[in-house]
Amino acid sequence: MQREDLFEEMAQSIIEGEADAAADLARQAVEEGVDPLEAIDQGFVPGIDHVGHEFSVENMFLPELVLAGEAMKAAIAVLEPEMQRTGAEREIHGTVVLAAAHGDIHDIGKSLVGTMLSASGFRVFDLGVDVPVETVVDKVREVNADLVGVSALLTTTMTGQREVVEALVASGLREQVKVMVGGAPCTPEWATEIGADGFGEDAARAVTLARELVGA
Ligand code: HCB
Repeated sequence: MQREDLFEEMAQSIIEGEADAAADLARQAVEEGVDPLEAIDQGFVPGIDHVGHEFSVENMFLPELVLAGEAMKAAIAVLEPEMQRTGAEREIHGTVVLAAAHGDIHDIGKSLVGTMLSASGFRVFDLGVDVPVETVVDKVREVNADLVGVSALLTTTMTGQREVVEALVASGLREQVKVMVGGAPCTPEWATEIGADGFGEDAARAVTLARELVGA
């Protein structure tokens, strides 16, 4: 199958919320030697972006959003070991604590960033979704993290990113740890406004930024 046709089918599997089809297409990509991140960024992400847009204009509804999210996770579950495998022998650049902001349960993008960071030589502690600010701060202290990545997909949960920065300052840890924010509503300007060290637009750019921030 032509690469463009494969990517088109991948997007369609997410739009239709077909988890089995998405996983099969991901397996096909692995067999055909397609770079897993390229499959995600050029195949599956356009599908989920389409669903997000249709949801915002009320052409699609919550059940379809849920099914699309499940299909996305099924595809990434197939591609994840490939991403890990290709980065398995790299040296450790630093320790990262990752979390979705308090109140936010979107985990697909954050988990992808985590996979890419660990495949690129970072030690990653992924605290999951809807993470209280104190839990992030405690983990930073416990593992002596070099970097914190806070994800927010909702305009209402972006404030949680600011709260993490403020809590790190208040706890005296801010000098020793960098903060990277990401998620659809975030921008470089937002990162600057809240006193974060950078904005990761997607997983690949998050890895580049993480390397820069820890001086790797
Ligand atoms: Co959700 N949802 N959702 N959703 N959802 C969004 C985010 C909207 C934008 C859709 C829309 O209206 N256009 C919208 C938010 C509007 C807003 O606030 N402005 C929205 C809404 C409203 C909601 C609910 C409120 C719906 C409801 O209940 N009525 C609800 C909120 C739940 C909550 O969090 N409290 C909700 C629920 C859901 C699910 C559960 C159905 C499902 C999530 C499933 C899951 O994650 N397990 C879901 C989904 C799938 C989406 C969309 C369609 C896709 C998100 C996604 O996975 N994108 C999303 C629309 C969209 O974003 N296009 C929609 C793909 C990943 C790969 O991209 O941007 O998440 P990403 O991550 C990138 C990038 O941002 C960066 O790297 C990642 C990898 O490339 N990055 C970081 C992310 N985090 C980083 C951290 C770093 O440090 C560095 C980089």
